[in-house]
Amino acid sequence: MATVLPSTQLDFEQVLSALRTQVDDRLSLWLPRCPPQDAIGTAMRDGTLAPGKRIRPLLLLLTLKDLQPERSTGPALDLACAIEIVHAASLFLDDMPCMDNAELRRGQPTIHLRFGEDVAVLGSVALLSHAFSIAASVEGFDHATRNQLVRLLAQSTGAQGLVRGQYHDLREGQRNRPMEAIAHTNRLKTCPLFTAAVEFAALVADASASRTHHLKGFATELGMAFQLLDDLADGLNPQQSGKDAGKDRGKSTVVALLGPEAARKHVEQHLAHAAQHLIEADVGDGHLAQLLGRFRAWPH
Ligand code: GRG
Repeated sequence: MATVLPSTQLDFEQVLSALRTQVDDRLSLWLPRCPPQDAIGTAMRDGTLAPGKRIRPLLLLLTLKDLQPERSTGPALDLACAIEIVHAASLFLDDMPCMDNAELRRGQPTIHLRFGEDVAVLGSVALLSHAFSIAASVEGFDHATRNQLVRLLAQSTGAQGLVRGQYHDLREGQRNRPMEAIAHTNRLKTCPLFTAAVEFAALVADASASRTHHLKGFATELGMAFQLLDDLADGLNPQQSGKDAGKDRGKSTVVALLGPEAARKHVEQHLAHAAQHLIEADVGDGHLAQLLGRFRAWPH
């Protein structure tokens, strides 16, 4: 039976759906359109446009709506695309045999299975380069702001960000680890693009240092909750998740260490801390708060 949603929630669903469409349309403009024999271009386009949640671009756009409700999405949409393209690049690599060795992503065979490992690596590098080029040339900002945007994206992606998180996950995920070590890995591998998204919005909206600090705190807590929910979804069947089931078997995750009930409690704690940061940032009842509400009901 279909769930009947209260009207404010229904409105928010419409906002999310409209923003997702804007992101996908804009992404489609940025990604190469090429004949099927151009495997790199085809992989870049298909892998990025494949149906994902678009949570990182949504975070950027919803943050901007909370900070500057009157502002049009315009250039921010390009920044949102840059972040989603970096995310897609990371998924190409994450799925490879030397990493998670996945067969299914977003309901489709993984990029290396479809196009070969060479194309997965090269396509990922090309996506990354493309994302930096988009951030560097985004219209409507001065040079100093663009430099900051590019620096933020580089920091969240590089050796202190996603790359380090992935390395921790690969090297330490197979050993028994205490809770803090697992949380440290999760913070490194999942939170950087969440915090980059809200920091991009804060920069564009010229938010105060204190507001930016709390928005980043919010994004970190949300990222932590998101990763735990991703781990909890490992048992779902591939038709629901679009990914291989049981990939985390033998891996030291919070779910494996504490069990699903306790992991759920940690999700609730992270969401409560995230809500507190929104209050401190003076956006306690805006779009980001509604997004939090949706996380509480995850996976719907
Ligand atoms: C090339 C940028 C780059 C990084 C290299 C491979 C790698 C280092 C990092 C991977 C980090 C990673 C996969 C973290 C997991 C984060 C996560 C929960 C991914 C799933 O994201 P969703 O659920 O996926 O948002 P959809 O498909 O909905 O977009």
